[in-house]
Amino acid sequence: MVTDSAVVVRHPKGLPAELSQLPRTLVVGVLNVTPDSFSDGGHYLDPQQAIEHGLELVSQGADIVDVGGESTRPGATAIDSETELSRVIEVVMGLASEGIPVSIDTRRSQVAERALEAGAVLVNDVSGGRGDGAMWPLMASVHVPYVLMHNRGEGASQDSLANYGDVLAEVKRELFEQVEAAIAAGVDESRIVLDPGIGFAKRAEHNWPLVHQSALDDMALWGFPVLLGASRKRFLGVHETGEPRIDDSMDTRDALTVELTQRAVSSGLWAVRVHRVEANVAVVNSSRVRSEEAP
Ligand code: PMM
Repeated sequence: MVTDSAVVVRHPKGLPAELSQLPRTLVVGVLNVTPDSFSDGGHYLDPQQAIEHGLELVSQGADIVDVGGESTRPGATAIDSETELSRVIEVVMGLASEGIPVSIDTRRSQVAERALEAGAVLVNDVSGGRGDGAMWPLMASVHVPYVLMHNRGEGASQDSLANYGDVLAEVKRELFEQVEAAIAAGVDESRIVLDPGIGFAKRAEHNWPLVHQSALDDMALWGFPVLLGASRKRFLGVHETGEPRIDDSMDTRDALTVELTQRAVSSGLWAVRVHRVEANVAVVNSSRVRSEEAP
């Protein structure tokens, strides 16, 4: 399907030049170096295996590989920064030395800083700056894009925080409060990417409205590049009506993820974060859009 050529994808400032020139939605491949992530936990704990999987994601067309060392699944075991560092740094270094754009998925400034030294080009913070008071000062001092994701709490407390009236309006308001605080802490506005945080402090009934075409169209007008991370998430196992899907499987979730990528592309979102890269790349490549870098 060819989408509207009037759609403009907005890239954050500070992306490597080869990415900031791309006139389309980017595909971020997920590489969880964890024993307990929801869909790929335990597969890539060995650094060499993780590096190989990252290379495979790129050979399938991923523009960026997002390396994470801590599971964000509700109820996952909390780890310390030393453990997180020991999982991710070698992997970041291995991929970056191959010229691959790597993003570091972390709430911790110490991990972000070491990963940037190891060659990462983007920081992806699922806490939206709430996880570590030193994250924004760090981001203010470096020149890379920063993904600020909507979230309300940590781990097990998330489900109890999933109370919304108008979920899109509340997510936007809370994200913009964080953006204002981040900018006040010195973070360069033009390097910020926003993320509605699908599945974080949200139940299926909150996630589905956030991925409606009209909601994604709304996000595209927020004035920031937007990343969508819906891939394989729990809500995909539930129909919009709330009925569990009887055919719920990874294959079904991957197919639904591709449908959501199509919507993200149609709205002109900046990037999608996905596990199965190939089918999503096919969708973004079939789009006709223009791009611009943040001023
Ligand atoms: N989701 C997960 C981890 N990191 N980062 C961003 N920016 N957005 C997301 O939606 C997101 C993320 C959890 O998913 P996984 O366990 O499948 O990696």
